[in-house]
Amino acid sequence: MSIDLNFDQQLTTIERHILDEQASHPDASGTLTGILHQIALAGKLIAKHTTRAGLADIIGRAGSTNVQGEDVQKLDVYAHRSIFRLMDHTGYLAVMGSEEEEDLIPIPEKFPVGKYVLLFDPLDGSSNIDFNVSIGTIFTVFKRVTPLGRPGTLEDMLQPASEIVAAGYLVYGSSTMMVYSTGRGVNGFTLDPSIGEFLLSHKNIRLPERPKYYSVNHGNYHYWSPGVQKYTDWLQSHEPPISMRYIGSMVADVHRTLLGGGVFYYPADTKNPNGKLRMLYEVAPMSFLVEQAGGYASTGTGAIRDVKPANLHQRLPAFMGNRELVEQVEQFLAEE
Ligand code: AHM
Ligand code: MG
Repeated sequence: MSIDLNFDQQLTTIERHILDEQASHPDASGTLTGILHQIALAGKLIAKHTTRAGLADIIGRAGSTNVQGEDVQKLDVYAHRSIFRLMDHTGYLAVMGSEEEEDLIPIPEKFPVGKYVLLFDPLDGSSNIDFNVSIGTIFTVFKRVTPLGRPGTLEDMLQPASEIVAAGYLVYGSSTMMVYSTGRGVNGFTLDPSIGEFLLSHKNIRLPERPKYYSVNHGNYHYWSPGVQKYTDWLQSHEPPISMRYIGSMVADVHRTLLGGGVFYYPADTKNPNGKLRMLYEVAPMSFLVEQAGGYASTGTGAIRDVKPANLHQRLPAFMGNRELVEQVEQFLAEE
């Protein structure tokens, strides 16, 4: 019997992986490494609370409404503050943006400003918290476009997905994972709670060639355009058959799409003419990851990566997953 004594993957912590990636960029200054490191730390803090949500008094609503008019859950506020406080003083960032804040978030004057921009959805899918269903954190990093040394501006934030330097998510599910890409493929790390470290568990994630699932809120069927209805009917009669799965937490739905293959979509409908998902906080980073894993992401009429956002909270219809499935919706919508 031969024993595999190659322990290298098990012994690859997220920190080591981030540093290895940095080493392959000869002029990297270590700043991006620092940002990813702080996000991983924020993820551990948030995971500590999400896994105890039913026990602690932290569960429940914070009593205010966010810019989208939705209930703000206490954990949303905690997640937002964790990321802000782990980032504000580092000197890495020029400006931040959060799905929970209407305007850009400047770096406090007492701290230095840096060359990157961080956008985050602190706790996506938070309406699922009360039901013990997976939720997540999504983040995007851009390089600022305005000159160094001054506070970042909206111009630094309103960039298309094609300019993303790094993006990823944390999913708080049956285990906590961090999945990210710096444009060199996608890797996933699972938190080992006994040692408090993220370990490389999903190396070089690629969408499987044979799609397994489609994922959409079917409850909206009668609000969709005929093209989206036709597309959904087409998926239902796909050969070989594709199963339907929908959690209602984008992070978890896209995570499953990445690992199992298929398509996740949130189209425009008569209630939400631009779809529900926010371009900068949800659609751009997740579509960057899907494309880095070999898939394609579309608005239904063209590539998401080329869309330049007009404002911080712009919404955008999104279809992402295996290329042949996503291209099919473009065809149905073009015929509409
Ligand atoms: P949130 O940012 O307020 O949590 O809303 C975004 C979530 C996504 O995670 C998910 O894909 C979508 O809303 C589900 O919406 P619906 O309940 O309309 O299917
Ligand atoms: Mg969200």
